[in-house]
Amino acid sequence: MKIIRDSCPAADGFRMPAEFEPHQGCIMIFPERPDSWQYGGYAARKAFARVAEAIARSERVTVCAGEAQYDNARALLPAHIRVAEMSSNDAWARDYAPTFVKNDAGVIRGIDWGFNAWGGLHDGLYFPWDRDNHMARKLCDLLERDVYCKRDFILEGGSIHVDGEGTCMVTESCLLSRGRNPELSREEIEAVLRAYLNVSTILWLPCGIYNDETNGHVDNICAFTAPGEAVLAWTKDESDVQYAMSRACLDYLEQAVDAKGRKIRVHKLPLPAPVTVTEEECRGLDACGDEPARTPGERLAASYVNFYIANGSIVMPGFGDPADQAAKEILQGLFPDREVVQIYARDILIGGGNIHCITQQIPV
Ligand code: KQY
Repeated sequence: MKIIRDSCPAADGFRMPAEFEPHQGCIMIFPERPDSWQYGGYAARKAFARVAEAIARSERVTVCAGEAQYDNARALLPAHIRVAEMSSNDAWARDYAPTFVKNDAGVIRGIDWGFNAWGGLHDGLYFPWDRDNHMARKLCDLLERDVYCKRDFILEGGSIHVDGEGTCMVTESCLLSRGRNPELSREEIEAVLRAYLNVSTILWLPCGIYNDETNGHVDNICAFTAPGEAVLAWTKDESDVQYAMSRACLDYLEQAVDAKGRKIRVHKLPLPAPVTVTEEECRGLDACGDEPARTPGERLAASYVNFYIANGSIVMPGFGDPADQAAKEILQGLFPDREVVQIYARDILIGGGNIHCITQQIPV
């Protein structure tokens, strides 16, 4: 594996494909951290395994597991899912597995962004994060892909979505937050995205989902479903704090134009009723530093937008909410050639993210 420090993907003819383009595989990380995953992570492991199995029906899945969890991962996951021992601080493959780019000859390379646990010492979620930060490079080594080193720029995979045709979607609340790249202006951040993702248009949604502890990752509020089309997390309840946030994103998208000059067709995806943490769940979590990891009644950033587009399916969360079925039907209508598989995801959500956050696609 070569570490590329003196060039960037756009200069070398590489671009980030959209998630709905074909994949050769998917990377996940086995959950272990006791202040993220309640009661020893037993329920989370089972939910992660269901996600891995659903994806593995149409693409190769590699699950990284720490030393202490390797045997449990191997025992729980079926033989056709590869388990690789690799250390990490937590289990968010979307955010610190490599972002993959591809050229016209089909060569795949990775990008190794800097990772600081969603805000570093300013408002990051845990310390240290050094093992997470090393994963992208280690994974490129394992997968025999050359890797662009961009560790001087803090970026998580969940904070970007691309349409594969020159457009990237991000949120202001995340990419302009003080805990990411405070020394860079919006224009300088755009220049990095252009150079590394090979995009020409950046769409800046104002914000994400209420109480999303990542400063509002785009992958929880809005996702491309096809070039020129996106789903947006939506509530009709004007008294809900989320209403103004989703409305602001819709207002932005309605006047936006993508890299090909198209208006974006926005499909509203309903949100579940607010999901809050129970006392029982809080009791199952270790403290995070000298603070409780979660407090009873805390609202979690539940959203159906946090789905994964696999080669043959859409793997989406369910919350045991009446809106589960409606959200599933909307996605099925938007992806008629893929089977929509809904997985009960409360045990993933308690960790702070969902199915998209725990997966990272490797393009063909
Ligand atoms: O991408 C994400 N949504 C990760 C959230 C991390 C939460 C850590 N407890």
